[in-house]
Amino acid sequence: KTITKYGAVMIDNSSAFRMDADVPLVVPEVNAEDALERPRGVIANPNCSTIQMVVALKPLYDLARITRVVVSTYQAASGAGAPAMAELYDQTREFLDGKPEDELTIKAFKHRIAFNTIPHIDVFLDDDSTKEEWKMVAETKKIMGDAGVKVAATCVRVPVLRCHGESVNVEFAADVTPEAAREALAAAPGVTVMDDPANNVYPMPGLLAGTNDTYVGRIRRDDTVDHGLSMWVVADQIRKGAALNAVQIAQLLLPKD
Ligand code: L14
Repeated sequence: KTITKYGAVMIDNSSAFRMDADVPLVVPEVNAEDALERPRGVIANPNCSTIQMVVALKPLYDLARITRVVVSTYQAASGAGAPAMAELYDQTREFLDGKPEDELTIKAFKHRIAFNTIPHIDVFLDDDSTKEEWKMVAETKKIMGDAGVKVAATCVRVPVLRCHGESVNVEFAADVTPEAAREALAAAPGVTVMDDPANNVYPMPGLLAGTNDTYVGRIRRDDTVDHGLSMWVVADQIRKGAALNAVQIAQLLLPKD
């Protein structure tokens, strides 16, 4: 209230306002126009995992309507803050030093993250999904402007410092070839296609920290549905998943010269 009272626009990075009907939820590559209609002077910055997924989905949706998405995330420790990164380092050292399991320092996560993966991000909801998974479902529909896009999400913490990875299966209303998908993604703003299996080229979280783009690789047919593609999406969730996206929203509001 105090921020917006005298006309300033607040770009909020938390999950507090994201699903409010009178607050736009914006990823500039996807729905920049939504930033213009902001009755409360608030624009919400989406969830990190959702941002990188919709950046990759949008150019594909423009080829054919997307009916269903199945996503599994591989989320970096830094999503839970700097102390969580420190915990990954320290715990790895303790583990390698042979410290007993019950003496390891476990604070940032519910379980040991070193040499482990934890299928639990944010809190559990009544239907046994997690709030992080729910965010990916609800926010994707809102950002894409299509409540008909069905999303099934499983969010997993992995012992990576920065950059979320996402295995994404996309189902379309009409056929989209891997070649057409690659071409559309290569031409899309904020996307870098990294997809050359013959030369072992695909995006990897451990090697992309500090980058601004959303990287897409492993693009191939998903033959288990009529019109399906599988792909692997990586982005630095601190940059595109948070700070950079907020800066890009602010840039949308600047006068055009
Ligand atoms: O909704 O990786 O902005 O713990 C930020 C931290 C989502 C989870 C959000 C993480 C959260 C994320």
